[in-house]
Amino acid sequence: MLTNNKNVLKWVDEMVALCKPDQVVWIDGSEEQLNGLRAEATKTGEMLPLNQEELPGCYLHRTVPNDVARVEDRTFICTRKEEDAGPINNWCDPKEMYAKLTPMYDGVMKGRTMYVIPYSMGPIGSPLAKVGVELTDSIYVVLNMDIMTRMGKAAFENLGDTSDDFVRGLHSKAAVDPENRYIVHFPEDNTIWSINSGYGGNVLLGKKCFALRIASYQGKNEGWMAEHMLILGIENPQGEVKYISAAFPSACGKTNLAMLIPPKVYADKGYKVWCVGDDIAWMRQGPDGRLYAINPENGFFGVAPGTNAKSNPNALESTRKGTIFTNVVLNKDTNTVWWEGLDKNPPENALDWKGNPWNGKESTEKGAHPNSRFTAPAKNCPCVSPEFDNPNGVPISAMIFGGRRAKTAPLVYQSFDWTHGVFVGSTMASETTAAATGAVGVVRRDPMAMRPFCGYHMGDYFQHWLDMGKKLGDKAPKIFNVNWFRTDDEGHFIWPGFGDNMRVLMWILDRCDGKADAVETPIGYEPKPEDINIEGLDIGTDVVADLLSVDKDLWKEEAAGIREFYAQFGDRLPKELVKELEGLEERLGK
Ligand code: OXD
Ligand code: MN
Repeated sequence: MLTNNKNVLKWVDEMVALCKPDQVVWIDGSEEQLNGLRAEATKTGEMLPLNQEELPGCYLHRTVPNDVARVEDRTFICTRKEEDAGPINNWCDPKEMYAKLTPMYDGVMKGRTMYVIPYSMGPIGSPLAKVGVELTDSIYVVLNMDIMTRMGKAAFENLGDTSDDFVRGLHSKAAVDPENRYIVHFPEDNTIWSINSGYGGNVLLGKKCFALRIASYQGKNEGWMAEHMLILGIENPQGEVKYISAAFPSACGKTNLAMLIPPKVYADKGYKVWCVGDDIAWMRQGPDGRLYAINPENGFFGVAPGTNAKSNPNALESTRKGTIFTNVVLNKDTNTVWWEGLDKNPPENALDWKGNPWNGKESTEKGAHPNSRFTAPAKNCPCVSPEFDNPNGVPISAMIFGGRRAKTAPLVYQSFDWTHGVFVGSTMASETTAAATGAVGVVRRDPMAMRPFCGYHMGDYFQHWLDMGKKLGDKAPKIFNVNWFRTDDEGHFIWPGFGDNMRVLMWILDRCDGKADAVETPIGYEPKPEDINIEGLDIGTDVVADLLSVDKDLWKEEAAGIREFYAQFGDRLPKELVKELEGLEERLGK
């Protein structure tokens, strides 16, 4: 046992009595213990050691084919009152849900080991960090939690013997039965129960379940924010660093943006980009009144397909050691990994993500699953921020919302003020991706990219954003919206994206510093086309003007869609947002 905390001990005892494992192993985080687990997982075939010369400390894991993404239709928020979960979350009465799941957990770990994983979300000892304990019967989970969190004995250090402020996570793979798969949150009990899955987003309970769903609820009650946002710093040639946080729906390029390589025109002048986080930001008002952010995670759970030396060299470099790959291709000749979009040289003698023989030169089937992943330690990243472990976080100058929109949203615009920015975030929409099960490419509203992750009523969540703005006053970050995904008539992306997105970030920072002009449009402030630096690109100012164009007819349809979307929140939709919608309709005209 690694703690004397009586609440932890009591809860672990209860869960052991329920799950009836053959043995209980407390994870202290030591290399010795982890090596033992790696050896065991290798023996059972759960993990495959890769070429240790080329990829030291790296492993491949395959999930069962029915278990490859988050399952939003089986994810529940169980609050005592149904209205507290809101219209977007699946809800069930907590008593009913406990009654339904308890028999599923009863004896589920017979013949298995229960691992007790203490972990900290955020640097240990940080005033913004929080403690969780996950119980699991999966070594894959233990080894991934080691990468994704600060895991082990030290996580208990700040809990003391009597505190109850830790999140209780219970996970069992059970029989990986999709019919009985449940990812369930009890925000009022600080509790998460996950069963019948082995996919990261469903089972690494520190991530989506705690750091977003439970933490968003805690943040509302405690006056801070848990957001689905990357955090990056841009350093100018004078050595000053400004920080930006940005929310995009799953698999829309947050990891790529967080680690971008500055284009030559900026690199030559001495600009640098630092990655603080690629998925989640916890933010609190600091002593100086500004908003400070930490990344609660310690690693990257990134989408593999499309990651390559051009799109994201820093992510690729991060995966060269101590990384777990899930559902990618195994090159049998070299014992290394491959995925679509890595290079133009797929292996011929390979196994696909299901473990079946696969010839990349001949097969018409994809070798890696579209949502295949790497779990890589943040410290591997060549551009990891020197502030990564700063317990106080970094001050945020600008917040960005964005999504995949083929036509409507322009390359960038700034909200008129914080309240209008909350409106912009609350009406975000994007074409769906493979990160969750269900149809891909369908436009859906995804407020602040939190639709699958908000642990309470979305209307109250909007109100919380408005309240934070009041608290921050003139110290609040400026709010922007971007869209890298506009397409031409043939469906090709117009904007080059990737590192060149920095050109847009520079306008954003110039706006924050009062250095750049803007044009007022019905939807917000836009740059003048010539204010986006296109030096070194093969597109002209006319193309930028096109990317910035606002099609009033499309926006009228958009406003109608927003009205419809808003209707479901009833009287829990803040009046300020209704006013913002009316303002937009008025500016667009009849
Ligand atoms: C993720 C997701 O894995 O959003 O980050 O699905
Ligand atoms: Mn995410």
